[in-house]
Amino acid sequence: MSAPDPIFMEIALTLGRRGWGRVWPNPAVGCVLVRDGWRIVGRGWTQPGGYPHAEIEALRRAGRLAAGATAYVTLEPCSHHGRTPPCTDSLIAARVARAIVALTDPDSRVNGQGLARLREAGIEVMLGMGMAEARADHAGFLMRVAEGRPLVTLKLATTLDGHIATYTKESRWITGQTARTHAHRMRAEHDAVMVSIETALADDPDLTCRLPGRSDHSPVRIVVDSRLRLPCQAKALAGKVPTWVLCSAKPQGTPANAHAAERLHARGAEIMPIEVDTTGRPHPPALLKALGARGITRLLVEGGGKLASSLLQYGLVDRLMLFQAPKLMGSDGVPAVASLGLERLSTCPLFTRVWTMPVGEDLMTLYVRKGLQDIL
Ligand code: AOF
Ligand code: ZN
Repeated sequence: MSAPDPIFMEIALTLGRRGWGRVWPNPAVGCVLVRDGWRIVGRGWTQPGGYPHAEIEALRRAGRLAAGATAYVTLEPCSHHGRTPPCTDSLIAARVARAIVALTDPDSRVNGQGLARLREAGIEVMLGMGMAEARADHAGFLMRVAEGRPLVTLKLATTLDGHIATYTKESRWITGQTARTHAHRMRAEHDAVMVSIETALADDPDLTCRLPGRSDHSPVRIVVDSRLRLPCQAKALAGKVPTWVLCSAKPQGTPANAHAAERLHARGAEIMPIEVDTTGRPHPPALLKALGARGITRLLVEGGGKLASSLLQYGLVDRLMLFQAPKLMGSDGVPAVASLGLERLSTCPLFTRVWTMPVGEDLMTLYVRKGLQDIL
């Protein structure tokens, strides 16, 4: 008796997600090798730092048992010599019989050539199983290849009426412990977490992942700080996790405040000057392009309200994760999203709900930008 192919692809997809947040700029790929219709002989996923690739890991674990097996892979095996030899060559050398692949790899070095190479070697190739899920799982990688910027997820933790702090600025905590644990898991699954200087000054967050056993999953910490106001004792600078401070570039491309830049640099921060918009703040598309150029594929934005509204105004929020606490604050509370200056309903940023889940007393809902719902 053999198990249906989609079950093994589902396993490969689940394995691939283990790499989220840890393999950038690479995609987080999963691979399962199956023999005799049901026997899993090797499992692999892209390793931290981006290599070894998933297939190589699965082949290593399967050893000789890979001969005659079916490989289920969530992205087309690579055919280029990068930091490692091509996965296609390894699959061919191991004498794999069939390859079931969810999605082609848009990297110009691969782009169909991996599948062609496998077919030429006599391996039966099937493309498209689990494609929708694979597209969502690889959305960060795909976005970076297509548009040169990361997939942007905005996380909001608000009251029922959309506020994040009282008028006295008390904000800890709006949501309960369970919701906050999920928020930490989200940090672990992103390449970088970004806040504005206002949030860094108001909350002094350390922006790391403090889930038990996952402290080494902390993303790069990013503070958008036009005028380099971040104090040296800020928690976001403590510890070994990298911190990038994005400031406004002067016309010649250096930070507006060289002294402050030196001070932060001495604390281990990397200063990244970004082209400014008319308000003198980093231009959101330029900011995301700069992160894409550095290899970030999955960006989590955690606050504050002005940073959220500037990304929304440019249509740059791809996913919205909303945690809603069963509380009300009234109009003197601090809104989660600052002014968008909208006159007409027809110009509101629109989202589609993907799922909702109770988390303790709170609700957690994933939305995707209208138009992206068939991709994410
Ligand atoms: C695979 N399996 O697990 C991954 C792949 O810099 P390199 O040599 O690691 O190559 C990076 C490219 O390899 C990346 O852009 C993507 O096309 C592919 N990633 N391919 O066969 C994997 N992570
Ligand atoms: Zn590869």
